[in-house]
Amino acid sequence: MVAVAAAVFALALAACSGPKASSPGPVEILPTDTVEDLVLKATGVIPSERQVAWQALEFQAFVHFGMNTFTDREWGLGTEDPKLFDPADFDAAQWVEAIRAAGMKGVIVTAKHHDGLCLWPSRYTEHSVKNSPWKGGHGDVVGEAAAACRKAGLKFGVYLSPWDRHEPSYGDSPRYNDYFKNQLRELLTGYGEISEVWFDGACAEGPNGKRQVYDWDGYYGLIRELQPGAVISIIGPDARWIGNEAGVTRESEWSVIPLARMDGLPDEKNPGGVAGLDAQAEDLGSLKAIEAVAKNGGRLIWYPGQVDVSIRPGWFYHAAEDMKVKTLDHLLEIYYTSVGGNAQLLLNIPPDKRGRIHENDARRLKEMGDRLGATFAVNLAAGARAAAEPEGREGEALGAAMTLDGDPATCWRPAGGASGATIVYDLGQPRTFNVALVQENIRLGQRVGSFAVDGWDGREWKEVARGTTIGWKRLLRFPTLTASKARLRILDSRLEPTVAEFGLYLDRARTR
Ligand code: FUL
Repeated sequence: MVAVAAAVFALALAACSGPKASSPGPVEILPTDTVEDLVLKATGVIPSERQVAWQALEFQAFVHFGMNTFTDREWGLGTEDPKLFDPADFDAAQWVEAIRAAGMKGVIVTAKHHDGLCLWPSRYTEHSVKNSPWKGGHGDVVGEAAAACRKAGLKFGVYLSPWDRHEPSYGDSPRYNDYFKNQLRELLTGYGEISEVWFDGACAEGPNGKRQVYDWDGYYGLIRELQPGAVISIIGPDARWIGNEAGVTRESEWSVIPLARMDGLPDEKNPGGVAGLDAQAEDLGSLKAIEAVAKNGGRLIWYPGQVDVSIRPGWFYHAAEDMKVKTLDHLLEIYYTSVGGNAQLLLNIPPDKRGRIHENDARRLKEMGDRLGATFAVNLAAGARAAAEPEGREGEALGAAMTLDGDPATCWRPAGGASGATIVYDLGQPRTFNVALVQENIRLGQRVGSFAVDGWDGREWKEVARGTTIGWKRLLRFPTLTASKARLRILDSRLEPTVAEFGLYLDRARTR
């Protein structure tokens, strides 16, 4: 497996080779660095292979299920009786079917939320499904969900809340850290491949509450040892919180992020942020932001954004919200700006008291999947004649056609280190479209800062859309247009840009 991944990576670099691609970081940035130094350092920061695989998933499901489902709360107190957990018609296969219908590629389940109830029969606590009436105490939500995902070809990850309102050792730091690591070990060894571990920063103990000093290094070490492919998110080094729970991304989402601290440890005072990062800051990765951090010394890491948002107002199921499932238009807006804005979308679907995804949510997921599937079924630029200016690098024989090969691991790059470029796509005949797709080859970093897409109206070029960053993927929507040629202009880039993929699509439900 590792050998295959390494071979694929080597091939990708060969097909699109360039100045030494360096590492996911950290790369130290210093007060003595010039702007040119900082640009060079920023372009040298690339994702780990586990981050590339994670980014390619694009769209995953978050599943909040647990004690709160039965008490109609968002945050449990930790004093609830496990006997309250009793789904009447639990069906993980039904979850997976609904989730797949939307086109999602993975699932992250709340194995334990803040109330401490474990949805798997942990041997380290009595506060788990084993003391619930469900399946006579022999049920295992994590096990059934993992098996259903595996069967359907979906990735499977776990949310494990560090804050635990039930566990008596919480606040007695070394003891709780042992408890937490024991639980992690159970989850990481008992359920096959775990693709992601999601650590939440929330804690509302207040000034007189318990104080737990978490052993983050120990947690991360265990995950790397037992599941080296697993991405550690949010309070973790691999994926950052986008900064809100409303499904909103920044206009420019950079994955190369400057951090104000060198020690790499999570910032206890800043839940949701990690290692000297304010995840909610308006500007995280511009050159200005990098310069500001460099002034006092810091580091650059590859730290892509994840958008966690619920399909309903709450994270957990509440019957009162059955009519408040987000509209298709709202979900599409979130999709286009997150997946299409260099972030991963983690859309929460909370199963109800039966243990099933409610009909209203399932219907909306299917509508979403159908609409996206129809839109992206055909790339209207595929087969176009592509001509670039300036010329592409020598040895990259396919030239600009590499942007149409459907493979985001290959790319076109201008010769001579130019930081701007134009690619004209001759479509051969008039085509009607209203969505454009552009991807960089993130294995070579993230470079593009602004670009535009034009259409040829028979006499002249008309700009139809403009974007800032690209990264893994940028999707732009614009009024429906019929044109026989389209043009991509890279206007600004940190050193030479890479263009991995270009696409034009028609969302028919929006042809006006
Ligand atoms: C927050 C939690 O407090 C919410 O309950 C939910 O789990 C959300 C994803 O993260 O920090």
